[in-house]
Amino acid sequence: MFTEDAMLADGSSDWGIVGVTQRSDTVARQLAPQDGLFTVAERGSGAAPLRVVSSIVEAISGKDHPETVVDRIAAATTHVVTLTITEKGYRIDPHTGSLNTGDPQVRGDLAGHPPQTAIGQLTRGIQARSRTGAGFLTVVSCDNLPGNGELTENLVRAFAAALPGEEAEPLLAWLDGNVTFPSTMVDRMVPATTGADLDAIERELGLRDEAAVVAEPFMQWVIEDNFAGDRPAWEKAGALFSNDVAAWEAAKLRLLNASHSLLAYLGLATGMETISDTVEESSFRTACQLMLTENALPTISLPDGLDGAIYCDRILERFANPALGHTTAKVGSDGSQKIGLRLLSTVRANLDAGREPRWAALAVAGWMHHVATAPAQELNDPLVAELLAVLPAERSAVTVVPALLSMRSIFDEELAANATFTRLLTHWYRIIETHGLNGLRKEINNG
Ligand code: CS2
Repeated sequence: MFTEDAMLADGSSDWGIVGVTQRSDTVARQLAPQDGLFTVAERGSGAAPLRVVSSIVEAISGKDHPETVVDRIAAATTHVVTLTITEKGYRIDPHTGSLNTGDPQVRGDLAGHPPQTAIGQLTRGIQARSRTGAGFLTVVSCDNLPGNGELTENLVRAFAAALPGEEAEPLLAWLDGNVTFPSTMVDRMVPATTGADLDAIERELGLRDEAAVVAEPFMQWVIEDNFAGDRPAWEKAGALFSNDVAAWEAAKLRLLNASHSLLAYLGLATGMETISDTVEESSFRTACQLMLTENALPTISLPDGLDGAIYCDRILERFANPALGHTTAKVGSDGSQKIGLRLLSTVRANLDAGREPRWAALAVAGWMHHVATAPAQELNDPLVAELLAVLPAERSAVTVVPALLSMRSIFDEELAANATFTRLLTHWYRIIETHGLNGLRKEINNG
């Protein structure tokens, strides 16, 4: 949408997006027969009319055609690569924070097989550019990760450095002079499209669109102004260029995404299907507000132009959008990849300052309860095998909390050994487990 709007705003027509899917080829299969056209259906108050977006010119399944992806990245006509591959797509080693070179797919990509991982495809594409003189490239990570530009650069460099010396050296040198990795913060809630959404859109549009996307009306993109070469005039489409993206990203992760996870796990613990249902429950809304004001806001410095109180009110309004149908299961998925960035950063900062992270601990306890009680097939998480392996047969607060805290890929030693944190987790877990919704209501309302 930003790219199409940018072209409409400055009258250019020379940009087009090659969309690449990663693990699942569904979206590429949906888009290809439609020439990349897809409908965006905004839902909720202030929604714009249906819009068919035309900025995607090609859709490729990266899993099936990795060499084509590398070729497109290598093309001299390519100037920017954006990544929206979710936390787990980066293949980060949780112990080092760098590339997980123990991951079999990363190893295969390094060995020169047709690359399967996003970082492998990207680095191989950049390597091809370096050999053909295809020119400057800017890589823009759009995922919910702090310092996503710097992180992506580190992963690409780690991949390059792990190649044989005669390949590594020229590639690392070429990266220095030709590729930049600005950080960005993207914000728009986009639930998984359902069959009912497609039917409703078909009735409104008069056409069947298999690739239609449902979204909230709000959208925001803050981009660090660090481009190696050309780019669409995204600022003309409403993107904000800023040199303080880290602060925007921290605010989003610790305020919006953290509350989203808190509500998702409270909802999953009490049988609520959508995020909008969870904010209708006034005690959950209160827990969310308390987490924001007492635990999260004191730990971050807000970027210029962001008013904390207004931002937090706005988040709750956005969560309450009943037309969106954003499910607690979707937001609660991949918890092992999300809670560290969204919640544990807040937990640590409070403990360091001698404060109790009561509400952030409630969210983490909710996640633990979800992991310990969800049927295995509903546990959507890349670490599912590891999580199930540490869980005890007998599952209660006193057994589950220490078992999950022992996972070093999620909790560092210091945090796992912190008595205050363990006490808070055990307290909340016990309330969820023994008293359910009524217990939570009582305990939250008591403050
Ligand atoms: C959500 C995010 O699924 C999740 O984990 O918290 O995808 C959230 O909807 C977006 O970050 C909003 O910009």
